[in-house]
Amino acid sequence: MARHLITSAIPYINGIKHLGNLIGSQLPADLYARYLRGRGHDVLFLCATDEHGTPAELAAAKAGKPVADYCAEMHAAQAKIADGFGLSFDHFGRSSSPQNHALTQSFAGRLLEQGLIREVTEKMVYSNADGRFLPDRYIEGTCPNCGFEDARGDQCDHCTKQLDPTDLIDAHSTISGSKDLEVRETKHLYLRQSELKDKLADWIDSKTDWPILTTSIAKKWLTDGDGLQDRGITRDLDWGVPVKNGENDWPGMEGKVFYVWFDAPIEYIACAQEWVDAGKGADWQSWWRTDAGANDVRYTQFMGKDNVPFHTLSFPATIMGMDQDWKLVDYIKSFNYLNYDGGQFSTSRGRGVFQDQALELLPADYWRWWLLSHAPESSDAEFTWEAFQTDANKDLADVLGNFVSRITKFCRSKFDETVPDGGTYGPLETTLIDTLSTRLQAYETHMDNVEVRKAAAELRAIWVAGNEYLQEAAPWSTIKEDPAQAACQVRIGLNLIRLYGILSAPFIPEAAKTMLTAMNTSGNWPDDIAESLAALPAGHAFSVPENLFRKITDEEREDWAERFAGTRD
Ligand code: B3M
Ligand code: ZN
Repeated sequence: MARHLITSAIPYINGIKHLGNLIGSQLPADLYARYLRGRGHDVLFLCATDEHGTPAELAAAKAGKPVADYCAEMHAAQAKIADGFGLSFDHFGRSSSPQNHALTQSFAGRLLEQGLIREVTEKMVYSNADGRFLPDRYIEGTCPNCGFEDARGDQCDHCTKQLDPTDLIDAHSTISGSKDLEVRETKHLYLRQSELKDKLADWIDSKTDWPILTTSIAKKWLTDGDGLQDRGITRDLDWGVPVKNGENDWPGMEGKVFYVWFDAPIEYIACAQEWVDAGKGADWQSWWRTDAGANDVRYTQFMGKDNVPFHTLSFPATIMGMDQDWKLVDYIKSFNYLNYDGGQFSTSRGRGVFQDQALELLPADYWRWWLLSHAPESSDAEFTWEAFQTDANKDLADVLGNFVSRITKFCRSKFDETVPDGGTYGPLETTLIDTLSTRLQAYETHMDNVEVRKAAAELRAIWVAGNEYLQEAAPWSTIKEDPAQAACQVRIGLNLIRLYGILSAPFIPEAAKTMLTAMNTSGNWPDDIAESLAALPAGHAFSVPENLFRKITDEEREDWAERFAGTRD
């Protein structure tokens, strides 16, 4: 038994996410966690909401709520959706937790002690009406170059000229519209990650087994250099982790908070503390501290490609800079984007299916199966309603669902709801065992390597092998000549349902549970196919389950395609 720490990138708090966010990190992380648990490993699977930064403040303002209340509500909403999709987090934490506040502050204090933090004085635009400094993109005005009226503080989108906020004519705050702006000096902390460049480069070079998507992004940032410029880790905002040196005040940094990308990855660790404090675990140190046993832990992170630089460079720089036995990630699985029906999912334009809506349309397993079997691993993938309908109907209803209902109903009508006795294995059974043994091994290899699409294809092939066996064995014909042999075929069929329940659980946990409950069994991961096809002995009682998967109709498909084409209120 091995110990596996698994984290998914922590979703921003500002709103319900679309399906692209789900397949980009949380869902494949859940697949892997469920698989490893299924194989008997000790797994700690953590996720949280990413609650700081300007977007959280602005979303709360838009909702007309104090930001703390807004975050608490949205956290509960996201937790409910995660539950709906069967995401089996051991803890779903919050980056705004007291644990993360304390840990982030203690990290900053330690980095200062290590000589890795320097103070920089900058000039920034301050809005008197808003009572705050404005980040570049919250300042707009007329471009001095082309006269475009909605140029942003950092760039004109019309003529692409790079700008300083002070270049803009009639500059105003996008928050209040106020033009009462002035340039003020403000002090910020910078993490001297450039000091760690060689160490990081060696570390990335040693990760020869990582997905190319991950290492290519990391290397590009390393060689281009911009990934390892010293990085500002503080902001002039109200909402966030107050800048402190451990528990002490940080002179000159009053009223400032840490940058959201500084505290967010630290939440991976704080989340383990939250998990312990919630009474769900005994100790977090053995997962996160190499001086407390975490050397035995294999740590895998899941994320979309846009988050790769922060996880391959910035956060490792933080961990290395601490020089204190914190666990570094062992494997980073990253994903490309999922597009929607010929374009992009768009949160702002309400284009595409949002996670809450998806769960209202169909049970989670439909989405889990389709998204995982089309995971954007080697390139971007595209969700279309046609593909979704075709694949779900074929794989889930025709192949798996039909198999289960056919064999259970046939058994009930001919032998009763107990596993029948009799018969012997012939060539068909030997072939089935061989095929499944080979496929099981391939399935495990793909899962161990977190090759999501390949694993899905292998699982589908395992379902198909059962169907082909049933088709060829044809117990409904056999029973006329040789009832004992038909009993043997049916017995194998029922055992296949049990096997499918076990092997499919990481992908489609609800349907898997229905299969295992109907077969009146739980069942451990199979070591040996022949053995597992005899696991349910003659005389074992089962029940015919409800139809596992109904088909998606053409009317539904058309209706949904139209409904989710754009503009959610
Ligand atoms: N919240 C971005 C995202 O949700 C960001 C990830 C943080 S991981 C520490 O895609
Ligand atoms: Zn311009």
